[in-house]
Amino acid sequence: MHKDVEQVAVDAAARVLDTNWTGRHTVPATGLYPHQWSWDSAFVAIGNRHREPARARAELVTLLDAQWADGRVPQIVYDVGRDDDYAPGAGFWRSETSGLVQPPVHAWAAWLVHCADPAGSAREGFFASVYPRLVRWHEYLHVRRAGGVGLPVAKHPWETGTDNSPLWDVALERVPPEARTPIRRPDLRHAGSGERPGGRDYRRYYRLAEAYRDAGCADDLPIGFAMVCPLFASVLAVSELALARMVTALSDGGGSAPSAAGGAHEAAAARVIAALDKHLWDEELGLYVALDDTTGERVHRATVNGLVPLLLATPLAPGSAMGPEGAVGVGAGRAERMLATLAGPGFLGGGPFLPSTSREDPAFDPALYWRGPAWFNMSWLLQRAVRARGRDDLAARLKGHFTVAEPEGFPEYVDPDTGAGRGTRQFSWTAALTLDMLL
Ligand code: 9WN
Repeated sequence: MHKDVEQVAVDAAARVLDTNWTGRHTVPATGLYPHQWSWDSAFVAIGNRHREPARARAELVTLLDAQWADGRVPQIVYDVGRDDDYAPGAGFWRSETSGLVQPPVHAWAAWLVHCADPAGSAREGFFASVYPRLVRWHEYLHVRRAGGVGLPVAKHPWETGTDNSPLWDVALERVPPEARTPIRRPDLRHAGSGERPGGRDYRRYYRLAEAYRDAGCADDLPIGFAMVCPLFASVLAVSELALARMVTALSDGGGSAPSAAGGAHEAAAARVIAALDKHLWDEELGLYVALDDTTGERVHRATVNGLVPLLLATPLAPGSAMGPEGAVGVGAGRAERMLATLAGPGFLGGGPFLPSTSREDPAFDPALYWRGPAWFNMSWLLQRAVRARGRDDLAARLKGHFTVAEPEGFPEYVDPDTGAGRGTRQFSWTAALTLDMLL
């Protein structure tokens, strides 16, 4: 991108984040998503750390203030006055937060936010505030959400962050498409119906959410959906490594994190990676896949979720200062296969943008949400992964995706063939990750 064009994009992205900032957190988008979402806030903090580090820290602290007593960090923290704009709302959950969770990107985000402004972070006691809460969050996932193969399960498609990915199709088929709650779709006022999950999906989403809510959001009762996701597991491993780095930083600063804790976080990351490697690899597709914890079956579908373990592949490029990802990892052979899959016809080899679902998958649809469109958080994750592997060619391709962000109005996702904006606009993580790419 030309320098002047970059500056225009940076200024516009900053304006999106300023508009979407409520004073304590950033909404993903005014209109469609008027509350605080869990992993959105992590991505927003990653972008804001370059320009508003105090706000980036506040974003994460606000989210962690809503942590449940059992350690879970909720998917949505409702701004109750705006309840009518999004469904299901706080009234559905009978709580100020949703009972579900989202992928655990938070410790990684906290580490990156700290690195951007260590002095401000130390002055505010940022790690001392967030570290114990992040530890309890991960404990919740490792213990209360442990599935049969030792990896945490998602109990609802919303928990995966990739709601209607084909990875969940078979498991979702088993859920009756009937809910007691009347289903409202305010989302369709803000995005085209061909770009959002359909009515049948929604009835199942509500059915599962009702079952979980009615079980008191307890995790010992099966509710009919339990999926292990390679994206979720990978970011958990990266986040464990981030916690290990925090322990070192806290002890260097005379903090009180127990010194053995760093090793425990590294061991937790290694366990996650070993389980991922043992149970989720799909040799034919050349990437990782989901596993249905109810049946023990792997889901033979190629999606971008299955390439995110590239973050954990070895070896790192010499001199790489990437943050915690890559410190331990999946085997080099698998990294090479994933790189080939990423460059192949299903993904970057088949068109200009990184699709959420492989172009070769029968469900591929360039307009439909997580079934084809390109999402900026996925390009960001993979860009970091391939940069750490020294694949500057692929990194440049992925960075190139961000050139359409500003001209398309910071869309939620784009058509993977044309780059045309889809979903809502002025979407916070698109703006934030554009900033992270450019600053
Ligand atoms: C349900 C907020 C969220 C993202 C998810 C994305 C979408 C919600 C929805 O929006 O999900 O959580 O209503 O579709 O799939 O990743 O966190 O931006």
